[in-house]
Amino acid sequence: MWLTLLIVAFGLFVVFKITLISYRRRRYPEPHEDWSTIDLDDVSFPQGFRWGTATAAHQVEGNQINNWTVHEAAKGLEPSGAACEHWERWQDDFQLLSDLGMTSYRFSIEWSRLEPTEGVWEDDALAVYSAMVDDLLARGIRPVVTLHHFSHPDWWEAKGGFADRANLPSFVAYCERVFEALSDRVTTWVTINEPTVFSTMGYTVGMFPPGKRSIPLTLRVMRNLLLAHGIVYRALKGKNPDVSIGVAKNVTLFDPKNRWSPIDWPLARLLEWFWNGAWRSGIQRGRMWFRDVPEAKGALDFVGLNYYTHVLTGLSLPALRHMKFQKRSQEIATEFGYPMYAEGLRRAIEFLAPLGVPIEITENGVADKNDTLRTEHLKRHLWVLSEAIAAGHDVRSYHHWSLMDNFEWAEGYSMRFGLYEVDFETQNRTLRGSGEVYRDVVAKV
Ligand code: GCO
Repeated sequence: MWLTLLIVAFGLFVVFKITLISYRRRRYPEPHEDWSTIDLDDVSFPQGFRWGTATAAHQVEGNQINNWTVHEAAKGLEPSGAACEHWERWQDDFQLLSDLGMTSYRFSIEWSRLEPTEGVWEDDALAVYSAMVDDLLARGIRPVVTLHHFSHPDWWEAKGGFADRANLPSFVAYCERVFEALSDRVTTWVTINEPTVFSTMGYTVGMFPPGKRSIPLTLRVMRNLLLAHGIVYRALKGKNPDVSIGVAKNVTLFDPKNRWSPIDWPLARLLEWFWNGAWRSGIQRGRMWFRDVPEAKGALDFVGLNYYTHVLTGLSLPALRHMKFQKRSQEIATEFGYPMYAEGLRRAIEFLAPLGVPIEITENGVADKNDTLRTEHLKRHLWVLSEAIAAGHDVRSYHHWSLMDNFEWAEGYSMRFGLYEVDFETQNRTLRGSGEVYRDVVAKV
């Protein structure tokens, strides 16, 4: 009797799992193009579409004193050091933007330059950013300002940073001070870059500052980042309702390594929610990880999309901690380890579409020191983007990551993402062949 019941129950369970997996295989397809049959030059973009590149203060300016420089020293990482000396060379670097024919440039403000000590403001540093904005506008380049791109003052880190919501007023005050100085000329703002990357790398994996490894703390930081964005969004819109404010969201896709596996599928769906779904839901519903965040509900004029790849999930997932990625047989691995998966850009756009706001591609690029993959990578992603726009998606811009080789966080200077190669001994910038391709595409479309 009991054995019969057990057998029937097990049979029903197996049928349920097979049915669920069949549903998921149809609901969450993983498309792969046959790129040999596609004309990558067959692209078109709407009138007024903006072409740009992106950088971040800590990665290019040089000689910072912030949470990252403390972390680099504490963990024995390659120091960011002088980086690209962009703080001194920005006018020459902006000429590179003009040489590429750019009409948009995304860069970040380094809070620790403006407020190196709590309550002590360095207006000279703010004046430099103001001069940057004037120079970009004079070149016909739209400045896109990111207020937080992973780095912040160490005095704020010492208080707990985003892990303690009592610290948010300091962050809001910094954002307001920058906004008051620049919003007469800067109309497009990103509050926070990649909240999920910041929280998981800093609080789950521990490779970013403050180097913690706690899931509860990660969830709290994720929620506080959403809250911080909502508060800043409402504070800045209250000062000037005519600006556009968004978040630069890293959408990494998670696919089961084995599409018939009863283990790989739940893992992929769980990570998809953790990495992407929870944030989108937070903006849509004003609630994240079991708590209300009403300030964040609908707090978005556009959404920035940072797209790089998809991650194949399975029992080998722990290898991710050492940046060991898997790929499909037909995929090409990038120098970072993860595969080139341009088809995922369309999926990422479709994931963000329910937010009902315009999309700006705020980052897309590839680590490719010898420039052997970047042209193919760029042209595939632009083809996918062109198809998405033709299908009706409201994408307003494309910012290639990055203008020039720069400090790649825990990977230091080993990963080279630049359209311009940087010789860090001489600080010479040399346009790579892929940079010429990007320039020519922008000029033609
Ligand atoms: C990130 C950041 C950039 C990176 C880029 C390449 O996604 O980590 O936004 O600062 O340098 O994405 O990894």
